[in-house]
Amino acid sequence: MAAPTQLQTFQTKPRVFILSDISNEPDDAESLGLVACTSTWMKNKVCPQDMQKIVDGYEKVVDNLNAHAHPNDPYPTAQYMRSLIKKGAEAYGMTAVGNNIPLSEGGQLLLDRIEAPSEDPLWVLCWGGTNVLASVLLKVQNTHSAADAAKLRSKLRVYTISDQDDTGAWIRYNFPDIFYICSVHGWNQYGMAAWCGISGDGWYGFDKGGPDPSKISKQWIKENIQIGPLGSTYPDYMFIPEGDTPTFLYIIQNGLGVPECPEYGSWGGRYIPTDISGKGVSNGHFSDTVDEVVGLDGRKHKSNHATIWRWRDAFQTDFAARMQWSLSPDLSKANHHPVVDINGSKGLQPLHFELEAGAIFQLDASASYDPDPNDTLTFKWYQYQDPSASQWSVHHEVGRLDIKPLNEASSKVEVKIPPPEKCCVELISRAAIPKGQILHLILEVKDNGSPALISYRRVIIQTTNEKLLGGGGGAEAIGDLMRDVLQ
Ligand SMILES: [Ca+2]
Ligand SMILES: [Ca+2]
Repeated sequence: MAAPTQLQTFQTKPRVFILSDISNEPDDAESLGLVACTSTWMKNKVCPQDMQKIVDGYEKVVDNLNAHAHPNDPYPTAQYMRSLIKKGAEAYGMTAVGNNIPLSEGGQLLLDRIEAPSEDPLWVLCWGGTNVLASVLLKVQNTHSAADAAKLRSKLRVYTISDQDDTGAWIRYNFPDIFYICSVHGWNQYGMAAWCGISGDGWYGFDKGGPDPSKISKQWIKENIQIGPLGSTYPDYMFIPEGDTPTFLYIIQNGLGVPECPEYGSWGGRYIPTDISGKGVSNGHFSDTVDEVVGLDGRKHKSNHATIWRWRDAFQTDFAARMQWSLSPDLSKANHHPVVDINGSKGLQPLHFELEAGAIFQLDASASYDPDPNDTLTFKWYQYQDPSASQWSVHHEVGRLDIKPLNEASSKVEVKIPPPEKCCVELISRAAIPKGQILHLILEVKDNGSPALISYRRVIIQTTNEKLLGGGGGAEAIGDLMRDVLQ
């Protein structure tokens, strides 16, 4: 049986604040929220009582869950969770935002959290409308100096499930400095949003043949999620399941994502800055980009949705394993995550290297282990190319890492950095540059427990080119490339 102290530990505990239009339809109840708010789908009421029901279910299983967590990183008590459930304004969008409109109790809690002395970022996950956040931002502006208000806003990390009222655009326009992840598209055109990649391919009809629908079917959910006292609070879905969950998956600590860097990609999707000038009106906004992923049908699919559905099997399996934890405190009856160690580094943070183009180096993950004594591990190393690209055509632009296993288990590998002409030249001029592409290598360590769990580790390589080799063959301007044609 696994020893609890062998389980994964976490260096940090993200500060999380959730605004949920719970009960406009079932899917918000499939991810737990704390401040009940309105949205375009439920304009005049909020439903904190449904959060209470989920916490009632949670209360019955939290001791079981904690038996499966490292003693240093327990799940919070139900009593604590209950103390966080508040009502947002029972009014739609900007009608709840104004200099003379008092904050809702949910707004007051959010203000308290923003003004708290912690320097850690505050993740505000928005599953419905954003008027609670908008009202608090106005309050902050009205009650602090401009510099202090900006400092408070700099703590915010917002991830919204599209715009579901008229305050999202207002926030981004008036406070462009806020870190704000949001798929922007025509009103109600949710099928275009990246977050739909969680489960929306069947309903909205995108990436046909790519994503695997088997772990979002009603039958799979019934067998794997709607089990035990907590699972019984999980409703059947109407449109798509788990639509708000990408915001939560985004901050899960599993070694894959780096929340401060939306362009790196994670279970919660991949987003890039809308504007890179550093001073534009969209300064803090991150919007959709694409990943190119080989789907279930063996074909390449390139879409914003793919940045999420590519991980679906792993995050649904993870969910199923945690629901098993909720059923029993017996560690031998459930599976637990592998703990990854690369070159003696055991945490979940990415490993950073600065390496010369063409260099060869080794990575050794053989000290990784599984807390479940009978589990064996498999190692899969691959380059995540999409985060390195500045253009749409990743395979033309991004240099390839050459990865060779050094032992049968592939727990040790030799990695060769691409030559300078592939990773350390400017895209159009082809001039050699001293610092080139940042390349991303992912290690997936998977156990053979039931269901089989994956832990990740990301290796980030800044390529360098000290001698400025590999340049040439480019152009100062496109006209230079036309010369041969004109002669
Ligand atoms: Ca929602
Ligand atoms: Ca295991």
